[in-house]
Amino acid sequence: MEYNFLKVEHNDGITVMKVSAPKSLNALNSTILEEIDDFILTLDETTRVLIITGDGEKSFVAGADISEMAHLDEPQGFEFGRLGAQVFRAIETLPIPVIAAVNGFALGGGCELAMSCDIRIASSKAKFGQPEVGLGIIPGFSGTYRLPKLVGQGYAKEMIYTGKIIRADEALRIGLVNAVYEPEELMDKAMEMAAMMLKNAPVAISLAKQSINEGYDLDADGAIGLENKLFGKCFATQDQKEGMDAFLNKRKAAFKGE
Ligand code: CO8
Repeated sequence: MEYNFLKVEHNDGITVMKVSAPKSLNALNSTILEEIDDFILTLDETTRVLIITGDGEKSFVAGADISEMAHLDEPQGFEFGRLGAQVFRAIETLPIPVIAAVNGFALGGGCELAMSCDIRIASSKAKFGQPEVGLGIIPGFSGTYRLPKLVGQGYAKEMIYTGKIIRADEALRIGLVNAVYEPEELMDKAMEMAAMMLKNAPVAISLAKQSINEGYDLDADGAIGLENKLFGKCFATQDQKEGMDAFLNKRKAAFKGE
């Protein structure tokens, strides 16, 4: 599929996907959501870490496209929300790490896109918010689910009810992002983090992600049992043999992702 709104670069196991709709500060219309959906399906074992960012200097993603949403009725609103939620869930459940490099506005659906990634790092110019109630809607791409998980119910409710926009330093303080960098450093830092991940066993990272994501919504016994099962599974991989043999023989491991 030809993408009109995505710029994709592959670089030694690291893929960068930029949302690119300059006229609307990278706001997500249904075509962009469908392009992201397609792009996610095309990822194969040559991508071991995905970085998502926004094109240009001003915006990550300034939300869902308000001009498209303005004329929707209830079934269409439901369908638009379902499409976004499904695409973001596909990102969240990818078997590889996904880093959001938030380079500017991450509002509404933009904040929700960042939250579907495993890790968020931000430029000092980034701004976050869920301003939907000011438009007469609620966060509809799973923000009411993911924001309280990341920052706690109290702050999530404050952000969602007030629609306030917070700066990167505040996002760092509340745990919405892991780190804040100068704008010109952001992509290098994202690549650096991805490169550290590339050194490790791919299947182990994937199983760790599954254990964290699925375990989070289970009770203690369920989560610990799941981890136990996935831990056991590691011992059926070549990477476990390689990682431990390399350690014992004081050499660098060469993981194959098997
Ligand atoms: N949708 C459509 N167009 C947008 C959007 C958007 N979300 N954001 C910006 N644009 C457009 C502007 O209309 C403007 O277009 P034009 O040049 O043709 O007038 C252009 O981008 C540049 O924007 P501004 O001139 O407004 O730039 P400023 O620097 O003055 O302001 C802001 C930047 C603060 C980001 C401002 O543009 C803004 O407030 N944008 C809207 C932010 C917002 O409310 N986002 C949340 C949208 S709702 C949402 O995401 C819901 C997700 C769940 C949906 C569930 C569906 C059922």
